[in-house]
Amino acid sequence: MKFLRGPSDYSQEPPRHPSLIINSQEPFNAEPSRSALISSSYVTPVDLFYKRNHGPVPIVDDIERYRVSICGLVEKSMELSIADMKKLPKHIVTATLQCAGNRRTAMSKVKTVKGVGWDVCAIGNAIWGGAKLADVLELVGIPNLASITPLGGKHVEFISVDKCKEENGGPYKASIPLIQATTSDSEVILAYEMNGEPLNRDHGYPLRVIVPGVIGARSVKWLDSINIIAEECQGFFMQKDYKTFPPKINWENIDWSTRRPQMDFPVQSVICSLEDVTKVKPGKITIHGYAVSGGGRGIERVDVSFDGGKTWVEASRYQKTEIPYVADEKSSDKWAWVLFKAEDEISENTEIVAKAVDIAANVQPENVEFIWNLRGILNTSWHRIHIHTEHPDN
Ligand SMILES: Nc1nc2c(c(=O)[nH]1)N[C@H]1C(S)=C(S)[C@@H](COP(=O)(O)O)O[C@H]1N2
Ligand SMILES: [Mo]
Repeated sequence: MKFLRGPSDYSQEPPRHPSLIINSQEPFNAEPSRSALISSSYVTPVDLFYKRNHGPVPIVDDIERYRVSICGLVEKSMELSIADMKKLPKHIVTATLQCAGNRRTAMSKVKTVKGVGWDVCAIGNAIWGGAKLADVLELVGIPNLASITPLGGKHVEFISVDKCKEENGGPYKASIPLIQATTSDSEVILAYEMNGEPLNRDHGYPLRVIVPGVIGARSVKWLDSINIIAEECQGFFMQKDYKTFPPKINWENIDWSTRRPQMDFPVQSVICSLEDVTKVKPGKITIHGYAVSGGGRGIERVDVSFDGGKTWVEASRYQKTEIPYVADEKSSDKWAWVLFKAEDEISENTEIVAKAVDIAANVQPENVEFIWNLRGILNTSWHRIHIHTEHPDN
């Protein structure tokens, strides 16, 4: 008995902010409105942060007696309490979490996809505090830079307690390669804090994994155990979900084993200050949005077009208000989004478009049609807003 358990129904869900847009009630999946996300600014408040659950939210019966176990292909297994976690140096990382299904609704308009319909706000940026996974692994005898344990462990599996239907009532789980946790610049953490407060129930209380730069699915919430294993996790969400396939693959001919689990997310940008379609009076318009890339790649540039992609202006970018963003690790938050702003005059109906470029010069694809995949993940196509101008009667 580890004092963290997954209930089998939804009668004990936590309270939630009334303004969230609910895409599914059970399990609870919700995102903030575009305007709430962008006006809440660089750090997303916890209550507005998107919530992506696959089962009922777990319950901690006794936090004093909660333990996370570290076991598998290690010489000495261990059980650690939250107090033990707090004895390790606290590592703080500002990281953007993005669901692989962000912007799925737009992809489903090309051709049906399977999955929760998200608009553009299944993303949030938070300041996570916790123990470095590398420090925890050292306690069980896995040194920094290890890519394999003496017993042959090569992957770190994170196992929760929530009961997911995709796992036939079993818990949510995922894994990352061991080297991703032990490498010298790893910022994979076991977080007990979000924005300076203890995690709340929706976001993984009492302990969750944060794998910066990687699709949200690998940041396992409500952590029960860490298992060192030889092969990557065989769970549903690693093997039969969150993979991309070529466009000709459908539910009849799919062979999941042919593809790797998706890890890093690609470069993304979204205009949040406008709904699609927006009606405006002719004149000056200022737009705001976010841009982010996976794998710790910063944002080099955000291009914005106010004429449907014929001409482009470069948006101004910032992480700290009034301080222009520079895509280098020392002066910026490497794992976090940047916010951007651009303005122009509008005189007629048009399309406003955003596309970002990351420091590896990766760019967003122009059209969603060409990146369609049957699970509807990673829609990172140019973000477009249709503008209808309303001319005053004269
Ligand atoms: N245990 C557990 N961890 C989980 C999930 C889950 O359903 N159960 N959902 C994953 C997915 S798909 C995403 S996008 C993120 C969402 O984290 P958030 O709800 O804190 O925004 O958590 C991930 N970790
Ligand atoms: Mo997700």
